[in-house]
Amino acid sequence: MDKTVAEAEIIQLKEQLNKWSQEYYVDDNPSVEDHVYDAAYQRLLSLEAKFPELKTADSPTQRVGGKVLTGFEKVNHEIPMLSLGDVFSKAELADFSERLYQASGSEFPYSCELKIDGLAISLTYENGLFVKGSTRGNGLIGEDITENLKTIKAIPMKLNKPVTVEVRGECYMPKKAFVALNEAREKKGQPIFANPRNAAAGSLRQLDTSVTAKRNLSTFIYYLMEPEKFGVTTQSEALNLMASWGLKVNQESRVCQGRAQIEAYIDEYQKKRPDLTYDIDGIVLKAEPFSVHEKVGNTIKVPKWAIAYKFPPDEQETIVRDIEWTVGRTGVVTPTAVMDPVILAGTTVERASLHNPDYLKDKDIRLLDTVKLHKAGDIIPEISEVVLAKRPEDAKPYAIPTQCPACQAELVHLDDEVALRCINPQCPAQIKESLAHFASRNAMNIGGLGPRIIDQLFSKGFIHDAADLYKLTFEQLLTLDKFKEKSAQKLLDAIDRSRENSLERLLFGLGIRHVGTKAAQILAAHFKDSNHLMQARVDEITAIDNLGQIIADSVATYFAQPAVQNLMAEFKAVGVNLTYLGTGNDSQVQNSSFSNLTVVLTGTLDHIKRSDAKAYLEAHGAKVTGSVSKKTDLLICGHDAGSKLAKAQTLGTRIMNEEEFLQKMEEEK
Ligand code: 1X8
Repeated sequence: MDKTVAEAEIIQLKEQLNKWSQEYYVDDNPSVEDHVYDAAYQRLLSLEAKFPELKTADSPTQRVGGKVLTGFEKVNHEIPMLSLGDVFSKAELADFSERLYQASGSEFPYSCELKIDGLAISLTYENGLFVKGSTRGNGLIGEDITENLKTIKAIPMKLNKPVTVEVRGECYMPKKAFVALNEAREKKGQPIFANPRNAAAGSLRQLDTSVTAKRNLSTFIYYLMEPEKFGVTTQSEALNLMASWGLKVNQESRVCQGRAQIEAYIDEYQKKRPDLTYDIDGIVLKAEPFSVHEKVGNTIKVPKWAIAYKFPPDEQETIVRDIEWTVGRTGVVTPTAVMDPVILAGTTVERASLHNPDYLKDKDIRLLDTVKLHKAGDIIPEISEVVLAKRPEDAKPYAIPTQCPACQAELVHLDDEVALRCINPQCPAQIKESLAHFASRNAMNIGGLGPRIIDQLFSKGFIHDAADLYKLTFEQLLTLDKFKEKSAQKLLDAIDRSRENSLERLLFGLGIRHVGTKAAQILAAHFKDSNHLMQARVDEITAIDNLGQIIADSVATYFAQPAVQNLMAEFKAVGVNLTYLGTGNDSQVQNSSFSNLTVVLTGTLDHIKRSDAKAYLEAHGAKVTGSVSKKTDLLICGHDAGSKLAKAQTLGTRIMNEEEFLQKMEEEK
């Protein structure tokens, strides 16, 4: 084929495809079926393959990404990208508009728009061609994500008018794409995104742009910079003008005058919210005439002529069917509400931690109560309150157990702890949890010895303590559920191998309070064998670098117990190594999904001590730091998290809740 003929066809195909693409991705109104589009697309691909010099930036074939970036350049926002002030009630909103009315000196209408739960972006077009796109960053300096944005089909590479302009808007992940992405990730064992905003943020900041391309992101554009250049004087005119250029502008906006109209708009969209194909978290109100913007101006952070009305958080009512109490390794007994399943922010929720008896009492949660359930920080299922009007007449205050659900021993509150504890050292639940910990990856690393097997070994009376593991016989293992010769031998071998572990693994596995992998490593390296360690005085331990009073007291108290001394003698008798083998980083687990990550822990963790979580992460090659920054790869988030969570969300940092973290630990065992 002749090049000039090819060029003519390429130009025609690009125009046709871009028009269809605009109809599909921007206007939500396709005029041809997918296969028609696909055929033309394939034709364009083959022509461009024959004449690579005819490939241009505005070709739809250039949207598949594939560029692998080495980082993101900084971009200065000459006009700062401001955030919005927010209000949480109609009364506060009325105060805002009253103040604005006073400041501007006249009545004026508002442009009411949906507040998209996504990520602010800025797009620059020169003579109608898309040249640069960036994130908000801190408002003054963002990151250049041009290549990522080029993969988003709702962003035209070429506008219908050759204008030079900067526009701003929101990049978001549609609800459907979010659910599909998380389903796929779950199947692959990858961590899921907590919400569409995090998913959008994570997808945009991909160095491999072909990943961004597959994430089905979209945009809504809602700000026109320097509108005076284009002769528009109101926000609604600006929205219409941008739409006429081919930009995707949300079609639900409405100019409203007066409190009644504005509140009706809010009510209408709060109702419509579940039916929208994208997540919104409120309504944005902007003074419609730009003259008001000029008159009142901005503060450093927010415009004075606009405000966000935030919806109350997504909440569902459900019924509490049961309150389960589980005993942890250290004897802490934790309640969990089990409820009829409901969908919250895209996931099915049926359990919520009640943390401790005080929490349960404060909320006065009773069996068969109807409760309001939401996701704290958009992530962690939490009961906000009981719906008293729906309480069954005969509901009695929930009786906090006084006896351990596992061993019936009296439960106690130690000192001024909120936690309820079982302090019976013979408690089967605690012993089983301790055995699981003993066998876990960072401790004795006995592969295949999970909670279900431990449970059976324990209830059959084969094991009472960790030393008994080393006395298990082949015949005993054959009596376990689904155990055949091969699996029995495999487990025996794994147990046998663990005899040779260096002392620090045993030390960590004993579950001595305050002794994580790091302290265990230091203690083992210092004392070299268990005899020296068991005889160590508190002051000898505190004299060691990096070990303090709390650990020293705990270690000395632990080994002073006759039962512990017996256990250590048992270990010796069954041939478990009790010396330090000097492998140094032996306890550093390789190939963990946490290795080389910079991780921040925040909020209250219910099932693992923060110090243990930290020790675990460090043993798995992660760096644990105190504050969230761009360098943070992962935020592990307990409940009642505050500013760190908020910061991570704005930065698009990967976030994992406690449950997910524990699950990952379990998987990596
Ligand atoms: C943020 C958002 C705005 C709009 C919609 N969604 C948002 N997340 C809008 O104006 N329609 S404005 C805005 C901001 O100024 N930070």
